[in-house]
This record gives sequence, structure tokens and C-alpha cells, in this order.
Amino acid sequence: MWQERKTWLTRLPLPVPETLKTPLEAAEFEIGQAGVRAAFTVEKDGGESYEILPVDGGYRITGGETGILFGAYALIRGLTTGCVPAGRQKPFYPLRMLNGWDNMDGTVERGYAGRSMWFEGGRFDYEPARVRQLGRMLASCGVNVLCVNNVNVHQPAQHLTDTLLPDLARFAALLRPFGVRLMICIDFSLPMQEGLPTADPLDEQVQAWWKERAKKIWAAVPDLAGFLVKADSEHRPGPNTYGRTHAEGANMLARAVAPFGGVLIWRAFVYNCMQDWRDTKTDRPRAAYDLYKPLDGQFDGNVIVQVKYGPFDFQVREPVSPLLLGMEKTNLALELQLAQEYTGHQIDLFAMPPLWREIFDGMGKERAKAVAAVSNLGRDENWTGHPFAALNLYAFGRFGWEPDIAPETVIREWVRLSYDLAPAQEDALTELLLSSRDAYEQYTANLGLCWMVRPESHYGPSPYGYEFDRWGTYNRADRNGVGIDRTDAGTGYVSQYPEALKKLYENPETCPDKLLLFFHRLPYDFRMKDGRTLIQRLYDDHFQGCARAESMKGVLESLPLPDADKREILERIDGQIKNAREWRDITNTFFHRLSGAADEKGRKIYE
Ligand code: GCW
Repeated sequence: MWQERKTWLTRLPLPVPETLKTPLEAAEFEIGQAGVRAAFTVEKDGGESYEILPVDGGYRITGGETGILFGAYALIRGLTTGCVPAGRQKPFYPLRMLNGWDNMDGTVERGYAGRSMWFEGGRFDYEPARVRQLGRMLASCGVNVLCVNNVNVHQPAQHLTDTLLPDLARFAALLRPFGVRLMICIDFSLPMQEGLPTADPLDEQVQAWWKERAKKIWAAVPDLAGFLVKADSEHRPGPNTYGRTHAEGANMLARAVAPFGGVLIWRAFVYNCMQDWRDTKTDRPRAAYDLYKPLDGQFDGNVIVQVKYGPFDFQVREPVSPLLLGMEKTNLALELQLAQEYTGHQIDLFAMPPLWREIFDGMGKERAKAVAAVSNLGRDENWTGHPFAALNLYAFGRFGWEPDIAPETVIREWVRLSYDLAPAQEDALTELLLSSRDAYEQYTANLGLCWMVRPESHYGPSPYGYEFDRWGTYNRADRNGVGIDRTDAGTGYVSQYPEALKKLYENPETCPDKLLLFFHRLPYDFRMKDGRTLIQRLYDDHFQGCARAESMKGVLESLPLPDADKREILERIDGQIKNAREWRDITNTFFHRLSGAADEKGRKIYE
């Protein structure tokens, strides 16, 4: 039996009844420990927006059915942080979706917080109390859609569109009171698995089949948000098999879901995953733009193309995907990943707001119509494996409402809502989290050198792990230098950017250090802007990043956190330190062996 574990807003009393359908006019509720009273006025058609007004002896929250819920949580947050939002509030992105990569056998692809919270043994299997708690968590930070199954749709998830519909409907009903709607991933070849000779999107039988199926699905879950599709990517079926474009594939499905107000989300994560490492012409980061840019303007109005933040795949540091800048006539969703696949497996600390700040600023928040993030949740008692990883889920919801939010603001908010700390301790934890990505980057992927990671697990160093493989993720380090030339003299990737960015990136003198080896191939004695050589910088960052990880332990030990959190956090920091030392020593030895260069500071580099 799952025991409720305190975490940010779930520590606070439920501010509104469990069914939003209950008329709330004139109702009064105690909010928070402070005993502040709030009254609610439900506006018809108010949607997700709300306004909080101080009234005699408390507050009045006016808003739509879900708006009052968001308003109630905003009030709790505001009372805790000392900043109650003034004026009418509404989310910047109407669709703010969490993507569960949950398989129906109970495993979670890239999951680091235990097994699936809602699937086991080929079916839905959950504790209703916990799912309601999940609904509260999502509502409290503003997430409004949950996609329940993995984008890689394995058997028997196909049945989510058929025999499992009553179960899907029951699950949807549990989350509905919290303003959270469901989405499901579908397999493009589903009609064939059910007896049709083809899944060709231009085939009328196929079109009719999907329309019929959509009717059945929406009859069971009338407020289903839509379908999410991974097609022609990493061996998933898709329209290419029939010589059709991705726009033709997406539009066919979009027309099936349109009568029910559904959206069709089509992922743009498509590249050649069978590349030959000897082939230096193909450059994986180019792939999505090369494929999708020519289709700009061809997608139906209820299609949203979901683009990962960088051109590769959720790395520690990538430039903003040029597709996010270039698809001007297409609805786009920005895809983030809370699951710490390349960012420390929820063992190493990696608070994501600083990374996202760069992405939203680089993209321009209005370029996207929606935001999505791969979930970091699982059945672990603390929800996210590392208690602090919950920050990333919370922050994702907050960015969906206020994409201009400052990383420090959202981190401090979460810290204050989650723990009772004295001001100096709160500062220390906020600072530690705020700088955690930077430290992780220094010991794993400095200067834009990603992918030096153990294949498959994606945890721990392996400088040549991907070098002679088929994934298009090479560093081409040799005795002369390291990195890939992505200027026009090289793979030409840089030309996918608007002129100003292209200019910035194509010159090693102006290219930001943190992306230097992503865009350029340089010799070890290249002089960096700060006067250090490239090799010295490779060494220095690895030593420094590791030292930063080591120094986190003392800060964590000094914090008065709840026992269970503290135990898990201290266990995990030991894991992080071990990992950081491996990265430092293996990467430094790798480059030392290739370059023959000594460390100017004479530190220990193994032979
Ligand atoms: O990064 C890769 C992951 C896969 C994942 C894929 C995707 C769901 O390693 O596990 O598959 O991305 O985003 O589709």
C-alpha cells in the first residue's frame, strides 16, 4: 500500500473539493496552515483563467472550472512565497503535456523512479488515491494533459484504442477533476494489425478505419486530448513505407480526430539510426530540418509537430533546434525531457530551469503553441527517484504558464513549498540546484562535446562508446583534434539557422564556448577566448566539475530535511561523486593519450 509522501504542494491541504463539478459559488475553504479563507466564484466558460482578489478576511478566486483550481494553488503558492499573483492569469501555452514513456508491462522506457505508476502486467493497475494525488500535483503546477503510454507503442498498448477503453475511461475519470485530460500514443500500422492490408494514409479504407476507431475512442473518453505519434523514427512504422510524406500521414489522422476536438501530435524526432560511422557526409543534427522544413505549411490546423529542444536528442548542451526557428507556418510543440536520460538518471543533480531558460529565450516563446515533457515519474515512494528531481516536474508546469519565469524564482518557489528551511539554508539549496546543471555539464560534456556516454544505459563515461556505431553521434577525436565541422566548409548544418545565429556560430572566435566543439573541429592547442588552450580547458572543466560535485555533499549534509528525503539524497550524492570521478579520470586520460599534452597544473591524469 502506498504511503502518502510529502512533496511540494501535496504537503498542503486540498483546497477545493475533489470534483470540480460541484457548484462552488459561495463555498469557502481553509487554505494552508495559515488559516487563510478563500471563496470561489465559478465563471461559465472561464476555462483555465482565474483572478485572485483580496476581500475582507481572505481572498476571492474567480475563474473557470479549472481556473479556480489553478487559482487556488496559485494562492497557496503566493502565500508561501509572499507573492500572490495580481490581475487576470491565464496560461501562456494552452497545452502543457506530460509524456509518460510507460509500457503496459509496467516498465518505463528511460524511467528512473521505479515501475509505471499506472500500468502493470499488460493492464492499468494503480492505487486510485495515488492517482488523485498525481492529479493534485499536476494541477498544482499547471500541467493539463497526461499522455499515458510510451511513444514506442509496444504490444498490448494497441488495446488502449479497443478492448481497454473502459479502463482508459476510468483512469481519465480519476484525473478529470484536476483539470488533467489524457492523450494516448498510437501505432501508425494499427489498421494492419487488425486485418487491413495496408496502413497507407491515402487509402480510403484506412482513412475510414481511423475515423471509425476515433469515434469509438471518443465515445469512451469524450475529453481525450488527442493522439501522439512517433512515426518513421527508430524503426516505428510510418507513412514513408507508402511513399507518403509526414504531412500526409499526420493529416489523415488529424482528420479522424478533428470531429471530436482532438489534436494530432506528430513527433519530429526522425533521423537515420542506421548510419555508417565511415560516412562523414550524413550529419544527424541536420535530419529533422531537412525532412520537415519543406513540409512547412502542409499540416492541418489541428496538427502539432512536436520538436525536441535540440537537433540531437536531449543532450546536456545543444543549440536550439533550427526547426523551432524555421517552421513558421506549422503549429509546434517544444519537447523537453524530465526523465534524466543523459542528465544523470535522477542520481546526479540536474535542475533543468537554467537549460530551459536558454531554450525558451533562444526559440522565442511564441514560436511554440504547446509544451511537452517526458515524465520523470514512477512508482517510487518519493515519485521521482531523487526527491529533488520533483523540482523539474514542478518547474515544467510553471514554465508552461509563464515561459519568462527566472530559473532562480522557480527553484526557490519549489524549495520553499517543499521544505521548511531557514533563509540561509534556503539560499544554499537554491544555489546548489541553480548551479547543478553547470557542474554536471563540466564533468560530462564541456564545450558542447556530448555523447561520450555509455551506450544504451546513457549513464557514465565512454568517450568512444558511440564512435564506431550507427547512431550518427560522433566526436571524431584523434591525435590532431576533436569535434565536427558543421560550418558550410563542413556538414553545412549551421546554414539551417537564421543569418544572425549562423554568423555567431560559424566563427570559432564568436561561437559560445559551450557550443564550440558542437560546431567546430579544433586542434588541442586552439586558443580559447580566455587564453587557455583547448586541451587545458578540457582538463580544467573535468577537474572543476568533479570538485563541484564533491563539494555538494557538505551542503546537503547540513540541511534539515525530512529523514526519508535526507537518506535518499545522501545515498545519491555518493553515487554522483563516484560518477563524476569516473568522468573526470576517463575523459582526461582519453584526451591525454590522444594529445600527449600535460596538464599545466600538474594534477593527476592517469596514463
Ligand atoms: O533518446 C531516445 C531514447 C529512446 C526514446 C527516443 C524517443 C522513446 O533513447 O528511449 O524512445 O529517444 O524520443 O523517441
